[in-house]
Amino acid sequence: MLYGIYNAYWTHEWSANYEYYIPKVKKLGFDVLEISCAALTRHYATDEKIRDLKKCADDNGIILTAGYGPTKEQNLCSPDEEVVKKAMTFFEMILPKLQMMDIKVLGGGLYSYWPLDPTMPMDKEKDTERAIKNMRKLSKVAEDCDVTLGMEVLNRYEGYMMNTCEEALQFIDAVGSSHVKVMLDTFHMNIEEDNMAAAIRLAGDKLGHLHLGEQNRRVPGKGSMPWQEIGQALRDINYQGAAVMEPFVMKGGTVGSEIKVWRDLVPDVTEEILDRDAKGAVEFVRHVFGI
Ligand SMILES: [Mn+2]
Repeated sequence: MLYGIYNAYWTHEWSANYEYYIPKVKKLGFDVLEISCAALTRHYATDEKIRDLKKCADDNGIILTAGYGPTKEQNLCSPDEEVVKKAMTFFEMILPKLQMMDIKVLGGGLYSYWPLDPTMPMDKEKDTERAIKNMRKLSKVAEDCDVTLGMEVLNRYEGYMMNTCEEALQFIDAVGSSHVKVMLDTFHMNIEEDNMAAAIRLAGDKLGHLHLGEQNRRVPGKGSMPWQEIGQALRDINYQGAAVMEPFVMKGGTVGSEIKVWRDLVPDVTEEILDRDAKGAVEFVRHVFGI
């Protein structure tokens, strides 16, 4: 198994200078850095910048994965065909860029949009039908680029299409692509699943990507998640993918506002303290999971 961390742990905005963080995460003990696709229209908008980023990752022995929350204007399940078209155009633009970086996994609420706006209409049945139909089309591009799309199961406050692993399995079965898989996140599972380890076992070889975090999104080891049981379930299914911690502990900026972090979860937060906690957390999960 590969151990990673999401870059937005350190930043207030989704796009960042990843070349600064790649050597850092290597030094802290990680195999993987997860980056946001928002950067592909900002810091890494050109192929030249993308090649530089890939070289930096290669030089440091770091594997990249990607995450994304599509905006309301690029929503694959929308009844508005223009909005669906914008989503398809966006994904068709970014998937070859991910391929250029040898990124094999893109995870998130890719079937809909994020953050959820509860004032927007939600028709779970019809939205799901549209998402399945459009995800089938998108899966052809993903297959061509050899990027697996992780359908992230989100909690009820952030998504309505799939809140449990079981719902995600039904969705990916309906899509029927080798490159569309289930993605689980302990933070969301803690709200929705009866039993997190059972949900991981239910996903089995359909689990394509995994996010780790405590119930308040601090780094693993600082809260009360059943890490032993989670590790046992991952060993039971012989999970070979990446386990990427996704801590959010700082208020402020777009990240703080969209994640709804209204207080610093680490007192007197500094980069040194964030680094220390990340290093401790990856040591902790490597030890507890034992794979
Ligand atoms: Mn997540």
